Amino acid sequence: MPGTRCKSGDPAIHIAVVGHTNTGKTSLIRTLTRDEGFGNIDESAGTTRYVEKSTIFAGDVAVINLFDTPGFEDSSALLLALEELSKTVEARLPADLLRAFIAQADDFPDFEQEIKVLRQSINSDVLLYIIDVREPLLGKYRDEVEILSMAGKPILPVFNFIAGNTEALTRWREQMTQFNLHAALNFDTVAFDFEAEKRLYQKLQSQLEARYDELQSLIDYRQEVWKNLNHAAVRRIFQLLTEVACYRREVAVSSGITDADIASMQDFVRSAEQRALRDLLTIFAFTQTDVDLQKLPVHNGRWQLDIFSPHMLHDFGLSAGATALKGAAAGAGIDLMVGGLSLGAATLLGAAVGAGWATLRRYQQELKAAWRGHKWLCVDDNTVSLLYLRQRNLLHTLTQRGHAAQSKLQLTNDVGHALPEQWDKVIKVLRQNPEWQNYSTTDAEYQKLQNLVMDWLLSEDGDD
Ligand SMILES: Nc1nc2c(ncn2[C@@H]2O[C@H](COP(=O)(O)OP(=O)(O)OP(=O)(O)O)[C@@H](O)[C@H]2O)c(=O)[nH]1
Ligand SMILES: [Mg+2]
Repeated sequence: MPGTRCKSGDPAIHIAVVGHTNTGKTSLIRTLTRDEGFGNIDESAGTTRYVEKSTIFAGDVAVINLFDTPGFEDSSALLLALEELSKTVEARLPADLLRAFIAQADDFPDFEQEIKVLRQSINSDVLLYIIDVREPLLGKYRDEVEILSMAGKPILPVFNFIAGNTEALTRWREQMTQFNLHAALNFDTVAFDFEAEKRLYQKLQSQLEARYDELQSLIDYRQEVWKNLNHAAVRRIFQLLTEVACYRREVAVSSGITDADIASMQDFVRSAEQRALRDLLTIFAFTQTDVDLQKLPVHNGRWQLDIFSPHMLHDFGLSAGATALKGAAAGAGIDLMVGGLSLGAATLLGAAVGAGWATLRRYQQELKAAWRGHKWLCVDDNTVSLLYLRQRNLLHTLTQRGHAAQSKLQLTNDVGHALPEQWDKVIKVLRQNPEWQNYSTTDAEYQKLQNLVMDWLLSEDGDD
């Protein structure tokens, strides 16, 4: 179904993002377009001074043009001015009155900002009316709605700042219904939540029936992109786990493990986790503002809590009761192993004439080390488990799958701490294959393991 065309011939759907000042209009556009460079955002009122356009594409097709507008300040005075004007001009439709008002803009310098909003509203297909639900229900909002409805365009109220404000949200919803605005939307603008985004497009479909198919193609496209982002993220987490679980440092048994050995291993883990954190934030286009607003315990691109801090085990519930970790020394930081075998077993294996070539080849490195009187220093199970849990929680925060996260705003509490049932096997297999550390392997066993862990991470409840 071909869409209607606006006067300029631009086939995209024109949406004016309007509302009281400081309600999150510019933030919403940034979130929807993933463009952190768009406009200016500030906690003070009156930040946006000009109408600015941003486009949402499905592939290379421009589907929506979003127009950011300055916020309304004194809508009651504006309504009075319009009422005054209506006494002197002939206006067949309310929109004609707005046009007359715009045409006389010079006479109304106090409404310079509002006139920009009115002009854009008349030239758009639909208005997104952004509401900060924390605001008390005052007459000025009734006036805003009345003025905006004069443009004769569908209005879709979007409730912002909803996290932790359920009662206020209910009151605002009721209020909008009284204004005859029945379709409305909850949208915490800072949260990159595909489901909320999808609901927005679906509501637009019901408001703009003639544009249904274009909006559907956008929904389908965004769905695919979202799936790919999630896959990229969980693959990245698995890479981190591989990197760390496969880490080995050969140490001479005679000199023992030095503090320098341990420090070097710890630095390796920290920097691997930091790179993964950076990549995940990039994948979901999380800016420093988003990090702050979501209260992620991240500072300067690093976790505030060090992975080797004893608090980590406690915070992630690993100190006791986690079945996969029974018998492991909490916070030990390292253990010694030879490809999952004890040193003695590996030496025996080397000596056993009956051991097959494949087995010998597999443990070549370990055997050589054993014969040289060396051991491997690895990262212990607890640390690998902590990495998994922390990344899994991060993923859920970034994708907003756990909506509880918005009210609790605590990274470590929003999803369970339980490790998947097969978790210890995953660590064991990774450890036995140090050659996977460069994770470019096409090895079938690696792929299988990767798919398993990716499925865990992508599963809804996050703990199995
Ligand atoms: N916590 C929280 N803060 C938000 C949210 N949306 C916006 N903000 C913050 O609210 C403030 C105002 O956001 P803007 O996007 O500049 O609001 P605006 O409606 O464009 O403001 P004007 O252009 O001045 O009318 C900023 O400090 C944002 O970071 C939200 O969903 N949650
Ligand atoms: Mg703004």
